[in-house]
Amino acid sequence: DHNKLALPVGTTLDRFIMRKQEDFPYATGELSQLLRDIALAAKIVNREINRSGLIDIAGAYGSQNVQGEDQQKLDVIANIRFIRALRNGGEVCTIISEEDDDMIQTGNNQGKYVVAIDPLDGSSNIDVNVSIGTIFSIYRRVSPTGREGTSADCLQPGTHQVAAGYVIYGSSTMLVYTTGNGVNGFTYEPSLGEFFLSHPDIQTPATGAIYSINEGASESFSPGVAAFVKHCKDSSFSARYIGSLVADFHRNLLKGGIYIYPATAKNKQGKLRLMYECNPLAFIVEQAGGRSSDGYRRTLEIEPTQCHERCPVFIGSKELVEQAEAFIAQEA
Ligand code: AHM
Ligand code: MG
Repeated sequence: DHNKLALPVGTTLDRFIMRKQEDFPYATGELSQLLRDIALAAKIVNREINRSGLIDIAGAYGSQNVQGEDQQKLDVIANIRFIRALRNGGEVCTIISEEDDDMIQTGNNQGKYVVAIDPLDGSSNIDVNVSIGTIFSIYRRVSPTGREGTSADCLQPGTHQVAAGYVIYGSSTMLVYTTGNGVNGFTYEPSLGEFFLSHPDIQTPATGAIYSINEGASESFSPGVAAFVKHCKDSSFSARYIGSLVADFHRNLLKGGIYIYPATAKNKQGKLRLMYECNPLAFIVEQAGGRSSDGYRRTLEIEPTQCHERCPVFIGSKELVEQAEAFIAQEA
């Protein structure tokens, strides 16, 4: 059965998506089209990012996004590009974006899918030539087609994701995604304008020796988090923290490790957003054999109540996340 054969390194993303669709005889191809739309927007955003040091498009835009943080001009551009690609693609009825207060209705009321997106994460790293990323999550709508998507369509738990992925704009640009059947990574070849399969069936190591947390906030870590961080140091782990979630996550996914954004004095619910950041990466890490938790429960099982809600996150190698949870369970 050719469908069960792994596709070789070097397969183009388009071909990969097409062949995977053949594994589902009744698939209509809409999800495949949606993934291609995201890949196209990623290429456009990649081009903008590569130019950003050359022309004066980076830097404060003068507006703030809904979380009250400075919005950089490139965030706005990335947001516009992804929304436009999803609107033109026609498969998506509604989008929620970290950059927009409210749901975005695309006008495609027949669209069966809802997308949650952080169009450009790690925005404080744009101006300093450090890796940044896009994170996306795809859900099937629950409301009937033929009208606009609803908040119930947008506020589904992470277990309902049908696909999730990220783009890392790093020393190479990569697209990594899952449709619930393993995780595959594609590297962009800019002169050809194509993503090629470079990291088939990614499995994250069961444990690791990297911990990634902003220790500048250590004074306000809970006793359990502080004890776990001390454990990492006692075990002579390496501390690695880029401050771009996608880049920190991607490194730990490949090498083994744990990324933590706990509750702190400044960010009482943690900083990262459940819908745009935690859930998509949780889906990917689980598909790669890892774990993601808010310290007590599986990230994917959290029932969202608001599009922009935040939650603490402990994500990465299974054993390390379980150890962190054990330290937290002991703190009571
Ligand atoms: P952003 O969505 O405004 O870009 O913020 C998210 C970023 C993540 O990429 C990163 O992991 C985190 O914020 C770093 O936060 P801190 O500077 O508090 O350590
Ligand atoms: Mg973000």
